[in-house]
Amino acid sequence: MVQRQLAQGIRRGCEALGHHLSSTWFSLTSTQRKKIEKMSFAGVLADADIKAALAGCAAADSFNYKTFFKACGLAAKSHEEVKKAFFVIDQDQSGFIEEDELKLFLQTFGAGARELTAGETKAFLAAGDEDGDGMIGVDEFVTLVKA
Ligand SMILES: [Ca+2]
Repeated sequence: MVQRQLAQGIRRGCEALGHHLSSTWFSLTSTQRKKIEKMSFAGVLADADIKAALAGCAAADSFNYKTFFKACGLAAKSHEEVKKAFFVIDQDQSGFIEEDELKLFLQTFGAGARELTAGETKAFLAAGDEDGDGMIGVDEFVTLVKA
């Protein structure tokens, strides 16, 4: 009984939150919306390079971060530009790229791209997570891209 009430309460809370979020979104001006939608690599990286980089790892378990960062052109960018890229991948703007964001890494480059496999995500995280906190911080990301 208590469990059922709890479940209902949680569901109501989620519905209210969802409503709040969507009404927040719709109360934004079109300029504000555009700004949020523009959180992508457009203007930082060339579309052709992004396409080539994504095509190079289209098959599951073929992702290699070094190859990818070189192919998409990010490895050759300035520290400032690499930092900008970090905040696109850090979708919730927490200041860290967590494992779930890392899994969706390719999709921040192209909406139709695949998710990284569990193995790829773990290997990617291990390569970047120097201090072992289970997430990639901005400095760790710059080091990884420039490696
Ligand atoms: Ca994050």
